[in-house]
Amino acid sequence: MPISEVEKIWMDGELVDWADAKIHVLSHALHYGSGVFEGIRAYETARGPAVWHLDEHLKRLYRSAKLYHLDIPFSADAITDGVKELIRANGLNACYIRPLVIRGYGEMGVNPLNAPVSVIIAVWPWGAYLGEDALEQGVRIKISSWRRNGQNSLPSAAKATGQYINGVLAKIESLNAGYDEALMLNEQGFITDGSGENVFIVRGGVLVTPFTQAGCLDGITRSSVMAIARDLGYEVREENLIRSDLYNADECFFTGTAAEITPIREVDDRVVGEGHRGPITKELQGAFFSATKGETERYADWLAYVN
Ligand code: PPE
Repeated sequence: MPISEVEKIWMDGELVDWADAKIHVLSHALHYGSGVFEGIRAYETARGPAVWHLDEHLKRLYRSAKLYHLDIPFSADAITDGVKELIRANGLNACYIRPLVIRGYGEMGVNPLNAPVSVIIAVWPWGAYLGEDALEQGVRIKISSWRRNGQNSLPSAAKATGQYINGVLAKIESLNAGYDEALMLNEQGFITDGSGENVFIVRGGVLVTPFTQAGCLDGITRSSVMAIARDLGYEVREENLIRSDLYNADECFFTGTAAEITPIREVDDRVVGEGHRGPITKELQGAFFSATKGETERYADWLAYVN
């Protein structure tokens, strides 16, 4: 998906022109994947742009950094201000937000401890992650032949740049086979997550999603959807899921910042439920998008207003 460029990028506290936001080719993170990042969205509301769960995303950024002994040289308050300043500077009403912390240029070799750390924030308009029709029509997915990295290889609690090369293998495989997205199993054969989304099934009116211990990212959209579903009166469970749980589900959907709530209509060429967006998925999307627009009092504190 080509990036829609905007004017400014925040680099270590300065707003620089999009075209000038560069790093050295010998930056540690480029060679060894030693960066951590976040993906956040700002939504248009009646009171101007508002950032969805900004605090939660920044907390996860610091947790990711801690796992890799990476000291972020800015406070969460400074990054919060940077995000808001950048959205204002680019005159955006809604956008995707990508904070990135990298080990930079200094020394080569796996040891990262002497590399300087840089913080970058970029924002750009980003539409539906899995295609314009996906939110309504749903996507076709494939269980990948690539397993999700185990918890004692790369901790899924960290959103580290290098860890995404696992998802890259799965994503390419699924696209080459004619699917929209991949879903990975862990080494025990339980469902984890997609290359950039958590997964839920609906079975007999109950929502089920894998435990984070299965090896999926502790998704913030996942938590929001679990809370919204419970508030709507649904039972929500965390369980180990196997592939046939998906084939036989009444409904199935992805959650993610980029993917929002995307229905899954086929898994490994098995039609899920009615083969289109199910009624509970639709209800959850409605509640989710109202909340992102600032229309739901109950979730008012999930939004951080830019102005
Ligand atoms: N699992 C993975 C592997 C993942 O990357 C994401 C987010 C999720 C689950 C959902 O987490 P959350 O966004 O907190 O609900 N993927 C980000 C990056 C996607 C990309 O292609 O880049 C995102 O959605 O921003």
